[in-house]
Amino acid sequence: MNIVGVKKLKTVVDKAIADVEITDVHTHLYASCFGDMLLWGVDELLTYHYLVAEVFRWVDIPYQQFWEMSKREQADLIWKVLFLENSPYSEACRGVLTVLNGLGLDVGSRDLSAYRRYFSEKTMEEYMDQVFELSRVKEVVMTNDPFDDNERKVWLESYKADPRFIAALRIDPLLNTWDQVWMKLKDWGYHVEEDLNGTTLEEIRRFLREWADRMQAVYMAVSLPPTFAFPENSSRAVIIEECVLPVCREFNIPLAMMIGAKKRVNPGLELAGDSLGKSSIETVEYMCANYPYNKFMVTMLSRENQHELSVVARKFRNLMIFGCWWFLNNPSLIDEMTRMRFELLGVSVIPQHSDARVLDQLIYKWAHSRRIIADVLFDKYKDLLEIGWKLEENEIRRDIEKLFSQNFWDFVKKKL
Ligand code: HDL
Ligand code: ZN
Repeated sequence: MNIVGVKKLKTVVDKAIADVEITDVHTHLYASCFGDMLLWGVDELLTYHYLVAEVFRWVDIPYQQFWEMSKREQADLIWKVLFLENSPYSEACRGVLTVLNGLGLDVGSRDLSAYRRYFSEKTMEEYMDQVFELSRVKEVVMTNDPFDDNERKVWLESYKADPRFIAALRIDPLLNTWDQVWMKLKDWGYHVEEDLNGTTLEEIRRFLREWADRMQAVYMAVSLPPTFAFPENSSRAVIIEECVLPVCREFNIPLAMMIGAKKRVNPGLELAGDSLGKSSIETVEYMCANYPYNKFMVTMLSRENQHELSVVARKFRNLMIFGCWWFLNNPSLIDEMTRMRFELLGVSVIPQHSDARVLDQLIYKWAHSRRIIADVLFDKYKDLLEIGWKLEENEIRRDIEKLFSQNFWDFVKKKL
């Protein structure tokens, strides 16, 4: 028995967290066959939409003027304003520096040209291997949208599997803008009308089956507004009930609902212009209770939804909550949410995903989260040791493997 005493506990937990190979259950990364859809390098890091929102706190140029700049010019402006004229301690700015430091670059030099030279000497493929190695991420789940013309072309003509990149079928356009996309399905050969009649519903199910199969999708996903309601007299609710949930059951895959994103509150900021709102936990309760043979992965965007979501997860074994999503992916909130979840759910949760849009971000998003989750876990284990519980090192490693990978795969495979 390799019993861990309080003195050794921190070392054992930190080492186990450092060693665990992560399944990143939600990202916007792409395997190399998707070409330029995969973003990487220092200029992409600097123009990540989180930093775009922050730079506009300081600059008064028209939004359009910024969007007409080259990527390099945008990065130059962001570097000047957010890193040189102001200290870069926001999480998005700090993340850029964590990546550069992780790559062995001298962050103290503030030499953006040197950083650019470093990346200019890399190919995407070799850099991809380096990032997966440095971040100790085993595999990432992509966000795969068949309504994206560039992405659809790759799936239909040139897709090349890479085991590090797993597919998830993203269906926002189908659920949130049916009135605008039904004609696309019709163009693609599905016998649909705007009216959700029997034939249309069967053809939407065929569309979902064909893409879930083509992608070997491990779940279907959708981002939903704070106003999301179910049941509801809407095309979204009809398609969820008649098409999405039945096909998810057929494929035995979860539906991942990401609830609370308020789109384009400031359209001038484009992707950086989204905000959030508190959503209805009753909707999550209703779906878990009334569809016991469906599996739901849920993450909610509002801090105010987190406690009730953790409680609802205690009620339904077909619900797996995941990640500190988007505006919650900050140290203070990751700490608060992780403590709440570990206290209410024990090991049965997926504490984090990266949501990385730029490959390099795997380095910082996971370095930052590993630190915080390790500190919370240490506290929880210490509480146990202080009341006489005996902990073995392999039990600590078992728990951590579940939190960072196995809980996800067990839930995806779970038969209800
Ligand atoms: O809908 C989503 O998957 C969100 O994560 C959005 O992509 C958002 O823009 C984002 O990148 N958040 O981190
Ligand atoms: Zn996302």
